[in-house]
Amino acid sequence: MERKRAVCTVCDIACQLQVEVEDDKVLRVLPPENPVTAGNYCLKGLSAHRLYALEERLRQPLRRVGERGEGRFEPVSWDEAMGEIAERLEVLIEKYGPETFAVSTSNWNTSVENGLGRRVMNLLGSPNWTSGVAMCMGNTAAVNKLTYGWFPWPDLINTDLVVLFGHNPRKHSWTPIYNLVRQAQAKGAKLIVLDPRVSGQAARADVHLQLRSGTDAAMCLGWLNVIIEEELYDKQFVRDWCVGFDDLKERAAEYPLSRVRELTGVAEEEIRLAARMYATARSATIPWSPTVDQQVSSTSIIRLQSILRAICGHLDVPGGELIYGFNEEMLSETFIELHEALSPQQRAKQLGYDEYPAYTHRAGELLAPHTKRVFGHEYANIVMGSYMANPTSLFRAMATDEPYPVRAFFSLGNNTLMSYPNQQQVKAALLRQELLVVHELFMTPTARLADFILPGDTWLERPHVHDSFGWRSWLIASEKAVDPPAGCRGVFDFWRDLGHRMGLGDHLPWASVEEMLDFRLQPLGISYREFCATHDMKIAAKEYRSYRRTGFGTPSGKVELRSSILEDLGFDPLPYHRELPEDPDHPFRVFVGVREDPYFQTGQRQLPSARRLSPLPAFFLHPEDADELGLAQGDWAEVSTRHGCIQGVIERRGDMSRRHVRVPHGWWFPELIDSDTDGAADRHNDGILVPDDRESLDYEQGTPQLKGFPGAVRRLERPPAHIARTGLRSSEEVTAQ
Ligand SMILES: Nc1nc2c(c(=O)[nH]1)N[C@H]1C(S)=C(S)[C@@H](COP(=O)(O)OP(=O)(O)OC[C@H]3O[C@@H](n4cnc5c(=O)[nH]c(N)nc54)[C@H](O)[C@@H]3O)O[C@H]1N2
Ligand SMILES: Nc1nc2c(c(=O)[nH]1)N[C@H]1C(S)=C(S)[C@@H](COP(=O)(O)OP(=O)(O)OC[C@H]3O[C@@H](n4cnc5c(=O)[nH]c(N)nc54)[C@H](O)[C@@H]3O)O[C@H]1N2
Ligand code: SF4
Ligand SMILES: [Mo]
Repeated sequence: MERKRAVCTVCDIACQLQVEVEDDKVLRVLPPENPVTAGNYCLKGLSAHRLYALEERLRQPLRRVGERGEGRFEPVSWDEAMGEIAERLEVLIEKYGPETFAVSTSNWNTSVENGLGRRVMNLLGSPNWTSGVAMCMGNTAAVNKLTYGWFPWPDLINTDLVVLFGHNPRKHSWTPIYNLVRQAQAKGAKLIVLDPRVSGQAARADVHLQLRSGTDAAMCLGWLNVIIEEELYDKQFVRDWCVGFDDLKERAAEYPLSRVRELTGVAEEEIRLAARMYATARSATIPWSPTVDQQVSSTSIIRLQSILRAICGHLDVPGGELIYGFNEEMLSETFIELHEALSPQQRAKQLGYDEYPAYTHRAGELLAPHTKRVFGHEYANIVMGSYMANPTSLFRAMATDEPYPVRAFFSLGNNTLMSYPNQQQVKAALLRQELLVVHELFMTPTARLADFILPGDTWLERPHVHDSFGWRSWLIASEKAVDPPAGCRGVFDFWRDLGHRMGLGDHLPWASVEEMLDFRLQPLGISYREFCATHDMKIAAKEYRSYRRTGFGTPSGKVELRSSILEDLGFDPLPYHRELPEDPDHPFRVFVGVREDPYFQTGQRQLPSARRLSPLPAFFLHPEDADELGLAQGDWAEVSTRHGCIQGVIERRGDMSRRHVRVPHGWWFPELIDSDTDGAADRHNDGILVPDDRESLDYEQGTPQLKGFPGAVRRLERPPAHIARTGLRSSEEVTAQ
């Protein structure tokens, strides 16, 4: 029996767990050995080996034989599959141009493929790469760059104040952040939580701003108003290092607290108290959260967070938010990705480039010389979130040929059908492909639509060094614990093989992930094996206030409170609040979120122990709202918007705000994959509810509103018929999260 250390990629927070191995089999996954990180594990990580050992796991490549979506496949060898994929891709590129080829990947994928996918796409000439990071952290990283050139990391270990925008890390959800917040509180840090619900974090907060879902931008503008009016900002920093303060002041004045109270539903005194606490704290952090990535005011909220950090003096100081720049010890994926290989003409064809440019190549081009001046390279892809195609523009092109045909689509470790707004359009887009390839562990609703399904490896089966998404200078060692099953191959091997078959061999000199890691670790002067033998983690020293030496990576070299890049792109250069108009037919504010402990996003529903813990999709309602609608605990109900409707069971919860409904993300039933369309994802997943027309998206990035959209709730007389086929007995099996 042997113990290895591997970085868990079940979710995207990278705990380094211990893995007990015997005879090339994983016996157990255990919490970390390192006392500093000992509490960083959750039930998904510890049960991962059981998920991967299930019979349902894909273990050989499959090729479609029936009609698309019919679900009939035949086994095929890797060589035959890859040969045919490369050949068909080449024909499509010849016919429509390289931009006809698009890719969507997952979030955990960050760094496990080492940037090879984007390299191959750039060399082929396609700009149409996107990912779930378009509404989870990647976009935040890209939008942060507009204000001060990089995406700063919250120094939670040393901070005096933490502000959580609806972020609710728990013992089994983003555990390392949960632990860091608790440790900070134990050392005396204060906690402010903005959340329409009394979440676990809100219950522990010093100040809980129970705002209406979808009004974070208004709240931040209220804070700014107080901070500027009461002159609580760092005057010297604003004078020396910021541009656009007077314009910002004018904008903030448009949001007096009486207006902010009306928009957010929070009392003026509470808003004032929180703003004062933030501005006067010795140090403060606003850790990232997806709540701000998923609103029509997303760009403004992210900018407002950036602005608050800067003018209150919390940028690049101990206990504040740290600008790391590239890690000097391991080559960033950016250097592998070769964005410079893509011609300006092809860059300009990126879907979303004109419509929603904030994280596309278009904003990247405006930042490039300044990124180079400060960080030494024109491209800086942090959390994979820069230089991306916009998903809505992409799926529209795939479904309609507008503005041009996109007919070859690869989904790599991403349940694409369920992971974007307007699931109806994503389905139409996938059905219309001439070549659809899915790299997966399981038969998902997306995989079922594919021409080829390729079985992947897992984090227990591949070598890896986690480089903190290129965000901060921390490296974490991850050893391969066991070999993948004979028919399974990693995403790195997929790209390498495809690239070679497409004539790019000269640009792909690394024969294995390990060779690639050796290459990326060259600055450190040791190989991957030496790294694992000598390090658990490696944390590079941090220089504070490095902008004093380099300036900021923006056109002005300063913090741009008024964004010259947004202005050049034709948008309001100052932050503002926008929300979806009220709709009397849909009187509730619906939000997606509150992740379920046993699942990561759309995954894990194959694992019986996970399903026992959380058997059915649940809608949370305040008991008084439930009473008004005649809804008892466990009743089946339908939530509808003007775009679609989904079904779930009612969970009456006193922690909800009145007139709000929570709907879960990611529900489908693997056991129904053959009998029901999309494994019933079309009747349970949130993407069915969420429109993506222009007014329903953030203007600058094109990000959807998952927080606070208008919806209606009604009781269903009985469980939907397909639920009987899941073997669940329904209502009484619902458990609280
Ligand atoms: N077990 C488990 N853990 C996970 C995941 C998982 O799937 N399962 N997913 C991981 C991933 S990828 C992510 S992105 C994170 C997300 O996890 P969190 O950051 O915790 O985000 P959410 O679950 O989306 O919602 C959290 C809170 O936002 C509140 N909220 C709703 N609307 C608003 C609003 O408009 N403004 C504000 N300020 N708050 C609002 C909700 O009431 C809820 O309490 O969780 C990670 N952790
Ligand atoms: N409608 C809607 N869309 C959303 C969200 C939402 O709330 N609503 N949330 C957004 C957020 S916060 C995030 S983080 C993203 C998440 O989007 P994704 O990162 O795509 O997350 P999953 O839904 O877990 O899909 C991952 C798929 O990869 C497979 N998989 C897991 N590990 C491996 C592996 O090692 N190799 C391979 N080949 N496959 C693997 C799993 O079986 C699963 O089917 O979705 C975003 N999209
Ligand atoms: S929080 Fe859980 S799922 Fe996420 S990396 Fe850590 S152990 Fe894995
Ligand atoms: Mo996420």
